[in-house]
Amino acid sequence: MKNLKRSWAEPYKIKMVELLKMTTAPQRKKALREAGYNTFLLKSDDVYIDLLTDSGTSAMSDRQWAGMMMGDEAYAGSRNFYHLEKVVQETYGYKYLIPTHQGRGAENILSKILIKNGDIIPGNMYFTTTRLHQELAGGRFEDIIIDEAHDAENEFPFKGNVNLAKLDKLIKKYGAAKIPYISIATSVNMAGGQPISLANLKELRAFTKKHKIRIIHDMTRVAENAYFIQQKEKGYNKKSIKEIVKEINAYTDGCTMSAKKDALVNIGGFLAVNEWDVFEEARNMVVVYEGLHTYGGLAGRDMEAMAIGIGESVSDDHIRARVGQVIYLGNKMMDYNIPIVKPIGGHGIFVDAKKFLPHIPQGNFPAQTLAAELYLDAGVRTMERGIVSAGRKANGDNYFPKLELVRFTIPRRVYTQAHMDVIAESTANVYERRNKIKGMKMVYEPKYLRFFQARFEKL
Ligand code: PLI
Repeated sequence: MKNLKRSWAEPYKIKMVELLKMTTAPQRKKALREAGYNTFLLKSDDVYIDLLTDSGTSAMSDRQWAGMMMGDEAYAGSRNFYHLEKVVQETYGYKYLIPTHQGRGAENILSKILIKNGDIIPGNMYFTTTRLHQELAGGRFEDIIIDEAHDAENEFPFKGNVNLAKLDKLIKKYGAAKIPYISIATSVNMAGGQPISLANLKELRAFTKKHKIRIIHDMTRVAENAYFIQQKEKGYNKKSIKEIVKEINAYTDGCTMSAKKDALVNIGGFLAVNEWDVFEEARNMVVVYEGLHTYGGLAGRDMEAMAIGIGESVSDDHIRARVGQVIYLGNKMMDYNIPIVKPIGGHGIFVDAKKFLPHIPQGNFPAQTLAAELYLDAGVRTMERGIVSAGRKANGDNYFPKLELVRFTIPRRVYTQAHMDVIAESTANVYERRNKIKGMKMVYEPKYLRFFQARFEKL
């Protein structure tokens, strides 16, 4: 075993614990059958280690909990809003803040303001809710991420980068006036949590300035992206996460944020922009969809927890331990020869199910099967990101996506190194008996977003 040494540890200690139910193999077998072999349909009480998502699943600090006791639950002008506003301005550098209940609330408002019917929104790979709001506002998403991002084996360190030639082609084809903004995510989720480099972002800024096109930043996992810049990009290893986050944002014109990830809260989000006109319109619209502009669907205590969480999220010690834990798990998986997406990203490990179960045709759902088998082995819950998630085309045919993955998403500050060991050991157990694993057939298929509620049977 190599690469397992950690010369650092978590910058916190544990004051309160949440007890977990330990299940037996027969109990898990029953629970899985009742859930139609779909991990989304399992009851959380039947799960030992829950890696379904890193969204809203963070452990808050004692300071955040103390802050919640200081919630000012006024309908208008809550002091917690002004605290949050100050923190967002100082930490992220954007001028104007509109709080929302979570990320997609901000995406809805921003898309409605900036996108007109027939517009094109280029971006570095889609995200489900972001693209849907762009489409609902009358726009069409166009992928301009570099080709390396679509290749699980390619080890390029900044697979979140944009290919400027792809963007140039779109501008030539449709004209800059049809492109209200470029949608840039840091730590690109669907690519495996892959970062964009500052060099690429700087180039993109220069290019878009020439064409007078905005850059809107999906800032959901910006601190994790900043960590990869600090570790891997030339000239940044002496800069703090705080400085890098500020620099990333300085090359963009506004952001949408799901604070349920990086910012260490269980609920919350916001929209932040530098243009007064866009802010004014957003401030009008937020009262329609979310709530008054000084709470945006959140309680005062939620805004306070977020303000404190943002401060904690950009600490170098925090982010080194956070991404360090993900890398620890990834290295351990690789030591067991388990095929994973490389390089290891910021928020989870993505296992390549096509390589793990090569004898199962994609039509028999290798990633869904693997997620089910992982749960059976030790009660670890993961998520399918393959043919089931991809759904069907307009003509009814299944998409057969190149990537057939199982996502092991790591909640922040929740699990220990021993939990990571159990996850890797359990995955290795399943890997050892992989030749005996059979695929599945779908016996119930919902019309929309089938991965949430589909049911399966073993072949
Ligand atoms: O879940 P929301 O509405 O707070 O945020 C939506 C959202 C926007 N952008 C990105 C990059 C996300 O990852 C995201 C939500 N992600 C979820 C729920 C996940 O499990 O990855």
